Amino acid sequence: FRFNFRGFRWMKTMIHMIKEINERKDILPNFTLGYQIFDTCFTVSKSVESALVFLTGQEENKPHLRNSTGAYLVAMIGAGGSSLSIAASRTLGLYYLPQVGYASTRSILSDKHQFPTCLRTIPSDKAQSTAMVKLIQHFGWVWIGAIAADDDYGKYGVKTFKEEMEAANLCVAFSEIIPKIYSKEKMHKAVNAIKDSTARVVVLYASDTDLSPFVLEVVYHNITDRTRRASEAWITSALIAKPEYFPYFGGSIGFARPRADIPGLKEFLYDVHPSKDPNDVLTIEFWQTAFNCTWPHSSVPYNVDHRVNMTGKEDRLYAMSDKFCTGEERLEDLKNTYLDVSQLRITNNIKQAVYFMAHALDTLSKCEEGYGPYIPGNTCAYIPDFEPWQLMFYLKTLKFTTHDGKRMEIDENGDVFGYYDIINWQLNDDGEIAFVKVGEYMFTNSKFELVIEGNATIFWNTESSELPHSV
Ligand code: TCR
Repeated sequence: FRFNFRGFRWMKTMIHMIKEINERKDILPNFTLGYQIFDTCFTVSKSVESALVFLTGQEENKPHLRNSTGAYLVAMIGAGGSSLSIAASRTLGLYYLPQVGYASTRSILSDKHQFPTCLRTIPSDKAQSTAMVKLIQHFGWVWIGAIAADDDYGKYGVKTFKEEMEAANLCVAFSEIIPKIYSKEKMHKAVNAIKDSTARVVVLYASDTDLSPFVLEVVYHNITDRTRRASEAWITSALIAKPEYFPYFGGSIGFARPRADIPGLKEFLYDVHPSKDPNDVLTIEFWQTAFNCTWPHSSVPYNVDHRVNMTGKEDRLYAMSDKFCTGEERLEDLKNTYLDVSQLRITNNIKQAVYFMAHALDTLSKCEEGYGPYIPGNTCAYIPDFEPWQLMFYLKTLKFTTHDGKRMEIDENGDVFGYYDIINWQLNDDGEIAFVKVGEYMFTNSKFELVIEGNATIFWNTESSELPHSV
């Protein structure tokens, strides 16, 4: 924006002090300190670039874009959560390398100044926060508590939620954070907020992994008679949806990506075995953990459970099981979320992310010289040696139809319009948790629509089993 004289003074001071120390005979007498100074221009991307130039020792930091086998690197899919995607994106964006997210929902990723190459197959949280408030209005609730995971998703999710609540003249009774690293004190603060508040409805903005220790705490403190309003990230998670949690979390209501069937995926998932590739450490770890055994001749630790128990001590088991795996263990006997293809939601986003890339590359490869998109000369790009921005060009305008007949299309911010199922937790006849669809939420950039199905029976986790009042 303009020259920063104060910053310039700070920089000069560093140089002056380094010089002073170099002249002193009592500190580091036989060594000379040097320095290299970068202008970050007060921007994250320049700062990341400087760090890379510094680390690689190169004047200009150029990405290699080839992996160890010589294959050309064109794009990245992921990461999962927003905090992780954002971290990766700060570097990828520097080189204009495309990145397609499938679970990163933080609204800031729509900002194309900061994240020029981020696209996603999941809608931004902005849409969900608006929808949450609509849902709250629909049921006539006024006082709502909010709990967030200690990451970008939780904190910014709750921030937009609060803003939307205020705009609708509704009240946030409390807003607390679930710690990432177990702290009894912080955990109790969050639990007590729920206990002490008259708000019967609580919004939980967290990924299932982060929510899980909190769930144990709620069970431990025996907090029932509250309705949870879920963020999309845990409402259909097998980690949380356990029958033993039903007394506490039954009746939860939340948003979920539409469920999809992915032909052939089930067979592919079953086709997993450690003997297929001895270097595939994740498969070995999967097998060992699933069957509680040690794969012979492997050094992969088994059952690394990072979950924290009530005492606040970490249950981290790095031990090897004394039972060896035979390789004859049967996947069919497992009751494991890995093999459950009845709730493919984020999984389907992943499929779409991969297809996004493939369709863009396909269109790029079919370019006819003289009719190409790049000016001047209407030139084309050619696989394998094109620049990342050339692929980005295609991705930005891509539209395609998915295997189940849905239109995939992104807007100028890299976002998809969308659709959510509204899900209510009920108990089915087998004593398992059923995710019952009770409504839908649809939106584009100009309008949105929330529909609660008129004849849907919603299960409420209240003493009277009736719609809770949270006023
Ligand atoms: N956005 C979260 C991460 C996340 C997630 C999930 C993780 C979402 N949905 C489902 C596990 C399962 C939504 C984020 O950090 O942006």
